[in-house]
Amino acid sequence: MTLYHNYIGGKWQPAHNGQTFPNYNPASGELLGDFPLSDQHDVDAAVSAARGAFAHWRRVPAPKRGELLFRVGELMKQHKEELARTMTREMGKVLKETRGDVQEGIDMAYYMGGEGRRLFGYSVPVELSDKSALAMRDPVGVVACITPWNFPIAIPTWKMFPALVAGNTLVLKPAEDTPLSALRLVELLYEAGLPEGVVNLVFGPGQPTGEALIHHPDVAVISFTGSTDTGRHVAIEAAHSLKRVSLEMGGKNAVIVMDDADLDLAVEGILWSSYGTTGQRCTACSRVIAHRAIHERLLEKLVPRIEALRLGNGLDEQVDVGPIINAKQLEKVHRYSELGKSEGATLVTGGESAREGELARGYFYRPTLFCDVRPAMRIAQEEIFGPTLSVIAVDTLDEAITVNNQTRYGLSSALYTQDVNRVQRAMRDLTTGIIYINSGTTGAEIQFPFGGTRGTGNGHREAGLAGLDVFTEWKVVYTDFSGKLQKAQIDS
Ligand code: UN1
Repeated sequence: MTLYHNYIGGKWQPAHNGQTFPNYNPASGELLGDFPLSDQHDVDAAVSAARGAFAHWRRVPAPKRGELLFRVGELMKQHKEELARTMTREMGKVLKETRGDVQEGIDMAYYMGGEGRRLFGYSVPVELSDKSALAMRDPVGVVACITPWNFPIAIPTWKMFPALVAGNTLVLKPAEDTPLSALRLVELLYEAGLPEGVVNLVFGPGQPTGEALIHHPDVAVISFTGSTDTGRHVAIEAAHSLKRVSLEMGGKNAVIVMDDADLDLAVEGILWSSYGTTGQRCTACSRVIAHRAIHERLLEKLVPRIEALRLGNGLDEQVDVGPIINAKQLEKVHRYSELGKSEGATLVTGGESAREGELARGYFYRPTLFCDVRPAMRIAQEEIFGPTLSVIAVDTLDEAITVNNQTRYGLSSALYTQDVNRVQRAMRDLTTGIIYINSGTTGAEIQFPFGGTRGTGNGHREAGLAGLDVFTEWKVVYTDFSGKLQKAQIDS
């Protein structure tokens, strides 16, 4: 059995208390390795290593920090297939999706590598003569990256790469369901030449590992992706020491299908964004808001396609839908199926675990569809994070937009229509952070801001230029070269 270690200050080391936790393949139950169950002691060591490395790293010229990220991108490209296979084994999603996950990390490496030669600040005219001013970005210090299991490589890169190019050092605590992918990523960062201590890796669950990180006085920024309940806890706890906190949390994303939509196209988008990643994306579609005029026709096309999806081990290229991540999530998904029935929705297909043959060894759940769903039902309001889709019928675009906007989340939404006026109205009135026209709710690209409104976030964005804001502090330098005291804002 392989026993893995934390990576702290350039050294692989077990948890101080000697404890470990197991990492299983959710498709087969195979044990993949044991990882350190880190506590306060290990977190202290990791933060202290990051703090020590900050003095040097912040002064490495940003273009050099960027070049390092380019090398990381090259290495990730070389190792793409191996990283994808490792990820499928521990997370379950199918290979074409884990390849996409790695690709998103490669894209981020190149994008943030380029930022090494930009990191734009600005200079504008000043009020007084013989004086200049410059606004520039400074790193903040030690960043804690707390990442989820559904994008085991992409999401760590969204946090780590902008933090690093801006000159911060960091501690990464990946989800306990997907530690191996994070470990491989950190190995590649060091293979690319990262100085020791700049990135530190500690494994363990929210309690005690994450908890020790969010309370550590030397952590300046916490970048967290996970559930809304945990994110709220992080924000409240971090407020005591005025840490900066960036949260990416849940979604209840909808595809709106109007009466003039290309229904075949809509079916493709709904299938991919609802059942891809077994519905375990924060951008996953979990509601279809269908115009009543095409509601029946849409279901006729959609249901056989859902029933034809092949479940199985994601390493098999023929498989469409992998397992749910763990037993607890499987139970949660099933509880929502029971709840949907008791709320009066009609279960059209799925609604149960899949246990035939090999599937019995993993956490498989049948792709599930409910219709006759009313917008206020809990299955239409709460994040399920599984392969469960609710269809809601509406009469107008206005009603569709209202239904779309009335959940506690606001990550992404999609509209299928051929009508340019409807597109413009939707762009104006949908209140999610991301909107797709004639495409499903997933597939955001890293050069744009990623995040959402309401309970999805706390006003920050990851990725794109906006992604740098979380990891930098504005610093303004005024230089007076008049040789006399000049007073701003004071009448002469
Ligand atoms: C997530 O589900 O947490 O837009 C991230 C998408 C992907 C990222 C999803 N590029 O679906």
